[in-house]
Amino acid sequence: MKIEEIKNPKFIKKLSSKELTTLSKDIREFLIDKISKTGGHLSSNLGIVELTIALHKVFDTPKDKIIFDVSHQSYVHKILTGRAKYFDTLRQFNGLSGFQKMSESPHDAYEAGHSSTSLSAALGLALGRDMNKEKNNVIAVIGDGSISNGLCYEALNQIGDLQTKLIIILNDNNMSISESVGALHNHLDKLRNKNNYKLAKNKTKKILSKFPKIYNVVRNIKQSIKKLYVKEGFIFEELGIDYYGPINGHDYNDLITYLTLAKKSNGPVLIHVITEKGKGYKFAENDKTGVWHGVSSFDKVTGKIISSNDSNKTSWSEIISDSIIRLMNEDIIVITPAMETGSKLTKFKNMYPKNFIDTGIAEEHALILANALSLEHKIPFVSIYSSFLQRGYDEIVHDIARMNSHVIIGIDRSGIVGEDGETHQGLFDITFLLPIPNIIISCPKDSIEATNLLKTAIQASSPFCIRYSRNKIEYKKGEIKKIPIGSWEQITKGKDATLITYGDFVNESLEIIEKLKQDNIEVELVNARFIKPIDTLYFNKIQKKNKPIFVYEESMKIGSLGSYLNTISNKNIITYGVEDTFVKQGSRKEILIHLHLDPESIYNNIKKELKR
Ligand SMILES: Cc1ncc(C[n+]2csc(CCOP(=O)(O)OP(=O)(O)O)c2C)c(N)n1
Repeated sequence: MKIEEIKNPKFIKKLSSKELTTLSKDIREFLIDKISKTGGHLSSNLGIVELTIALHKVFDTPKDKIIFDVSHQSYVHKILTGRAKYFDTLRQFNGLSGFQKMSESPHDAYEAGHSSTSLSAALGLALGRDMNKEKNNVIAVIGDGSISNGLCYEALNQIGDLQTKLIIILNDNNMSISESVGALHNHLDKLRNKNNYKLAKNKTKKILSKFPKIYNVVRNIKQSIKKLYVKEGFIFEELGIDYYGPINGHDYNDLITYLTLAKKSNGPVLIHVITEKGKGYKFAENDKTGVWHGVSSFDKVTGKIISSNDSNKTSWSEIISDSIIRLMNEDIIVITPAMETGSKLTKFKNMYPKNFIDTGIAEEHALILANALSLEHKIPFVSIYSSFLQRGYDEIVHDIARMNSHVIIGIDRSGIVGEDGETHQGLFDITFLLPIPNIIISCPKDSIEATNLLKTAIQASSPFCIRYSRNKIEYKKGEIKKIPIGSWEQITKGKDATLITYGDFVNESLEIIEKLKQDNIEVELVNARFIKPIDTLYFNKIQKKNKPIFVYEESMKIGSLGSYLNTISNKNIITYGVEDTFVKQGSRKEILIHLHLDPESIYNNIKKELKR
């Protein structure tokens, strides 16, 4: 069938098993074809094709509400709810979102991007339904990686207690982005092992055959099935949530039988569904490192990932992790909350396995773990994406900063992140970190400064953040030396005005300075490599010039360096930063132009201000 012509999921109700299988095949081909051009979350979506189709066969959206955790795996749902025709614009500026979006479709019951929110959201929607005396189903689909996050235990704790009717589908593909970690993962592993799985399947079939009118005797069946293969002490059952499984997530009979059973339940139910990440595309099926989890465009025949034309450049993540290797000592402990691949830490892990900790998706835990390690005289380096650091705010304030611990936080993906859009933009970290006492916030302009800041951080004694973006830059290596904490650097001299900036904007501002020079305007460019503490001596000198001061930042304007400088200065400092809005998806370049934060716009604005 023509996938682009699907308008809504109603047609699925009438499909036979054979037709469902054909539909899965067509959808997989469609996904591989489209994602090979746009990039996107390939593996998770290939793995969830049958499960999503079965969900739409058994349930009726939008009346029934399906919440996909993270929602990076909601592409099949998007296709079935009439959005296949927009897939050429996936994750692009003004295009189809890579996550569930309520503004895109009434079939999207919730929104996410960050993990492990689906169970709390499902409980909220289910309680609201009951208060409104409605009858719809609420279904949360969550992966084995995401269910390891602490937020889920807060939700499960209440779901099991309240006994509210809702369905949790545990989509277990034995992988997070890279391989799943942790004791819960080990526990699921036991349940997942083949013998147990086959045994369960055969016994279930036997029981179901004894109960032909299954829907009238659901409760009995449930009890009988449960007794057969649920291990005593299994966590979900102990919490009061009916557990079914594991079942084959690529088998329509199993899926439809159990989803129908769950639909009839009056309390909380969890169905443990085993799927294969990347199913149907051999390169993704064999992936153990996570490169096919979120992939850029690729050649679908050879599986070769198409590298951008900046292949002579290196990502900030790689520069930072390589710098750690260069500066390594036995006390340094690198901690990642499930982002080994994205943060380019695999080489470090292989070289220093004893100094590497993957906590799973557990940002809050990772930060307190780091804090306590520092009390044991270790030097923890927590590598964390800016937007996920939002999860760890209290841990930074209450633990790390208040105890003034020597914890280094590598804030990866700060600034505009591009195609992941609103939920992933790294635009809030400066605003939320600046008011915290004791904390040092730095942002290197290039690779040499990055290594030097890391050396400074390793030898410091306070919480030390190093902020870097998702961009790629030239990786230059130089002599490694400490940088005085709180020192700024003059990049160009200029008598007419001062432009203060940091990070990638330092080099990008050179273009602005050059253009202004051609207009006979000489602007001093300052690299504020420390956003906190600031270089008070240098800043006083700048103020004494009595010339306009501009601050240019890839950060929210409220609470930015510029807004802070304004509070301590009697000069009118003009800040160019992100206005009070959530920033959508698109390439960094498109977004900067859209926000009037590209070098051309800044040049025009400064010129206008100076000509007043
Ligand atoms: C709070 C948070 N931390 C990290 C991530 C990055 N992330 C996106 S998907 C993912 C793995 C999810 O694994 P799982 O739930 O098993 O789903 P799968 O992709 O395997 O289907 C991670 C770590 C995130 N989205 N949110």
